[in-house]
Amino acid sequence: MAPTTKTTRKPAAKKPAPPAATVEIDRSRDLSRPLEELAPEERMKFESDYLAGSITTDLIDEITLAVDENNNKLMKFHGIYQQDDRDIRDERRRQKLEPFFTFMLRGRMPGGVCTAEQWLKIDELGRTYGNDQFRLTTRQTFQFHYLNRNALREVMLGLRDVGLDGKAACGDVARTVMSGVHPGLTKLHKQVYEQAQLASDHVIHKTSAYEEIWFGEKPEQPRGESEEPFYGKQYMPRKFKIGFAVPPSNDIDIYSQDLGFVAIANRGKLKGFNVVIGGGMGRADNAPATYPRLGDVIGYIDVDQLQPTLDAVMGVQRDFGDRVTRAHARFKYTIDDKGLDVITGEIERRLGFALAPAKTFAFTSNGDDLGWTTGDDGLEHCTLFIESGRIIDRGERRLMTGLRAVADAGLCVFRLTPNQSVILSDVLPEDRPKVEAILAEHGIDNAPTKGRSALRLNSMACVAMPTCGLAMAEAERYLPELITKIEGQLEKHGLTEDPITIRMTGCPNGCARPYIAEIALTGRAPGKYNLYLGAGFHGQRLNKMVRENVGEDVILEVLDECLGAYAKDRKDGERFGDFVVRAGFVAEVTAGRNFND
Ligand code: SRM
Ligand code: SF4
Repeated sequence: MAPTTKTTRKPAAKKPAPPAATVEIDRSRDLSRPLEELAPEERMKFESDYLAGSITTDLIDEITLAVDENNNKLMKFHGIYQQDDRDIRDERRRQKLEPFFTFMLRGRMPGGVCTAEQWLKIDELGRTYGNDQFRLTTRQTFQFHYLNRNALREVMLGLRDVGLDGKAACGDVARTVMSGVHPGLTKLHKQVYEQAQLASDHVIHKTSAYEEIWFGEKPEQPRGESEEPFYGKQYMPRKFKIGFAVPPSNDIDIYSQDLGFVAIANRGKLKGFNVVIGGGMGRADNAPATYPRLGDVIGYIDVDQLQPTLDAVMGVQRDFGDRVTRAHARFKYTIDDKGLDVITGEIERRLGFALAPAKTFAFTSNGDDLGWTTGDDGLEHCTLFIESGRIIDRGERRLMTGLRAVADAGLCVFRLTPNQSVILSDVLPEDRPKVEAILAEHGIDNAPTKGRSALRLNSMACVAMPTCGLAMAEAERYLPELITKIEGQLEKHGLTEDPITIRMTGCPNGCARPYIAEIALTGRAPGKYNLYLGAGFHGQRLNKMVRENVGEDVILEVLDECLGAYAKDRKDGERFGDFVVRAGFVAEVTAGRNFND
């Protein structure tokens, strides 16, 4: 029988506890079941010696470049995915060779804050082991692709030198904690970021297996019950995502997080958070029971109630999440199965107090505020536009070299944005010309809004081909080209300056959060996509599929018609997503989370 784990939490009684959830919670698929009734991954975690598995010995197997299936799954908890180069997969198969296995390593970077020293190390590791590049992700962190198995330890050691690691970047745990990066609100930011950092430290898994595998540090005693006081041996049922938004920016897409916190401040001082639960993007084309879901705002907490709230919410999902069917194991399904009221009641029961009513807040966008901004602390911040987050030198635009030069000069802190871009932040006003000169010297435009359509500046694409094993179509390598074609239409209709969000993914999993973009494309097959329209501009309403499994011709034809009508018939200030719904291009749109309306 798999043991249940206990949650450690501080007593935080502010108000009397509400009555315990009156509805008995169905436990038929949760942690309390015997292992043999659960998904095979549950046994794998349970028997892994707190995520150690046999990774250490597997890494030195000379017969193959790969690792075995269980270790492959366990390595995700350490930030590593085994992949193979999809561009040459067929050719290698024809030549009867094993796939060309390489590894992706994702670092953990709460709130995307990266010192110049850390940036330099990431850059060095990317050049030495990662094919002269690295990638910024939609959750404000970085990834190396194309790593050779033998390089993994070197990369881990390199990251450790600058206080970074790959813990919890992947796997059935709380992932990299996001934190909004609005550069104009620097002081409030700092306070929210501090809380995000505390949350990240609090929810991180504690196992010593990471240090043992990657640094050869044997634990003094065999790992036992005290190794993971919160997670226990079976960790979470699936990944769990946490983010902090700082209104008016919804850059982190709060409604897509399993657990989100909306900062509530008074005259620039952080007071507390509205709590949002149950967001998630993933769906599968062949599984109608999977769907994207927007999070629900369930109440307000003061800042000092953050930690117990993390324990209570995550504890509910840990204990009641589906451990039988992994495709149904995200928190959004637990909430929909058991009911929002029941789950909220259970959270409050664990907290020992009722959540206060949510406070009013207003979001205006989920994009980045590009270009130079002066913060409320007088420091300068430059948000660069990095198409699809790829840090690489290409032709005249020597992005990787240029950003290395900025880091080398020690002129700024780097902040990775939830839209895969980077902010050169905390620049002293007198240093701004130096930063501008370095950027110009390397062909990097520090006025990113010039010469690019507002659609491009509000675009995002996931990695997809050639590294992602789940990709069915291109995304990062194709979206820029498709946007160039749409830009022709925008110009024709006089919409070049109008911000419209567009996101593309190579499959329906939703890594670029496509279901909350005004225009979205999710891959079905090479060159074929599902086309979605009609989400809210700041991520408050899901879009709807309007064409299934179509190619570029149809996509451009539909967009041309919608954009033309938008240019002609929109109301003052009306967003494209709202227009296509009103004008009937999209039917049956679900209600949004217009909390601010
Ligand atoms: Fe993701 C799986 C890349 C953000 C939903 N995601 C993957 C894998 C690891 C493929 C795999 O399992 O083999 C992709 C690796 C590709 C590669 O070659 O690097 C991958 N996901 C990414 C990144 C790098 C996309 C990007 O272009 O930036 C993002 C890394 C974020 C990070 O730093 O942690 C990334 N993934 C997301 C997001 C967006 C978010 O979290 O804000 C989502 C939707 C939100 C959500 O989780 O609901 C997302 N990824 C998924 C899913 C679907 C999960 C589900 O509930 O069904 C999968 C597939 C899975 O887990 O089985 C997946
Ligand atoms: Fe891969 Fe699909 Fe995620 Fe894109 S959305 S990175 S194709 S899993």
